[in-house]
Amino acid sequence: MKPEFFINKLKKHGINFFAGVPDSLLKSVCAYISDNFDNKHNIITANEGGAIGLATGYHLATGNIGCVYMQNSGLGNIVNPLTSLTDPEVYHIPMLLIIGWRGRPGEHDEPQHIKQGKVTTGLLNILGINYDVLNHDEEIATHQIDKAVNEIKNSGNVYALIIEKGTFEPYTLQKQNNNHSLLSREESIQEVASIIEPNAVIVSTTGMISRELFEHRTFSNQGHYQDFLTVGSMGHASQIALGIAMQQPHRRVYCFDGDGAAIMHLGGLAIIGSSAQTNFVHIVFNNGAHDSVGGQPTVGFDIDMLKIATACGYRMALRIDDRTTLEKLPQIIANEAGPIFVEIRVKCGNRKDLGRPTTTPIENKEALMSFLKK
Ligand SMILES: Cc1ncc(C[n+]2csc(CCOP(=O)(O)OP(=O)(O)O)c2C)c(N)n1
Repeated sequence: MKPEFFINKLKKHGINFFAGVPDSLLKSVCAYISDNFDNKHNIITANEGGAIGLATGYHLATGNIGCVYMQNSGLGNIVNPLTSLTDPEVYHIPMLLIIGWRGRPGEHDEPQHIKQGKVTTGLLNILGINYDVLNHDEEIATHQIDKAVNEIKNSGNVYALIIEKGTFEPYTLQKQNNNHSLLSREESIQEVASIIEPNAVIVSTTGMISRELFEHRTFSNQGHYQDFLTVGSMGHASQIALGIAMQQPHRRVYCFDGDGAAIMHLGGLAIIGSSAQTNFVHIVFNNGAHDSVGGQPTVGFDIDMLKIATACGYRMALRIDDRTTLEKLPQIIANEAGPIFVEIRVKCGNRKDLGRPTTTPIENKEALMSFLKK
């Protein structure tokens, strides 16, 4: 189905407001929404719960129905607002959810999507949310969309359309990204991973960052035992790293974060700063985008991450946007006490032949735990 066809159907029903976090299965539809709605009618939110809040505010102010898009991994982030805000037993707010179904049973997917894929429809059932799996055929899909919107209008409830892989035809984002960075994320990851102390560990975030770190270790025959690849749990890598750092103050713990992930649970910075954990180094590879799922913008370049980190209590905060300074990073931070915050400005994009971790999450965990015992 063409994304334009789907969005035009929603528009005909008066749905003109979108909020959410982009997803790879919804890549083309999210890109189409980004290109065709202004920033008062399409808000890429910090996390999926925030999108439910925005669509609720939109409904309170206009009486209209808002639409929230997300990957099914975002369901965890919306359980609380769905049970305590939009639910008929609380404020009873009508809304349409569009949910990308990663890990759909019977389809091959990465380990972090398997469980979520299995429980997606069950979770909606438990929450009392009616749903339909959108058909790829435009005529059948039209009936499903009509049914969905009529049900939302008649009941005042939340209703979900679940989107399988391959439902939407490709659509390329036209909006220019104002990212003029020179460094690539992959070369920056390689550089930093090569210069960290031999007893240090890295906790990396979900998406390309963990994949690029994994391949770097493979290509340079380094082994993977110093890294914890947070393949799911977007936004929580920094707290995993903090948990390790607190128990093992004799070694440095690095978090390799993304701007989208750091912003998703920005409150984590306040906890890190307040912890005054001297062995903690937070590195955010900021490309101003959700690059791993299609490059939709984040507010990464609109906010001053260094000021936020400093205000939260990080002892040092610096921005790097050139190779010479990147190479000097070990000397710059060698004798500094943490928490240290390093923002590395990088461009979007990844190698087309980039692989995925070939070890399982359990193998990854066990190798890291053995290393941490040393
Ligand atoms: C809770 C949750 N929502 C959405 C996703 C889908 N997702 C995976 S990676 C990613 C983008 C990450 O962006 P960023 O942290 O900026 O790193 P980049 O890909 O730009 O390197 C998204 C939205 C997810 N995994 N989990």
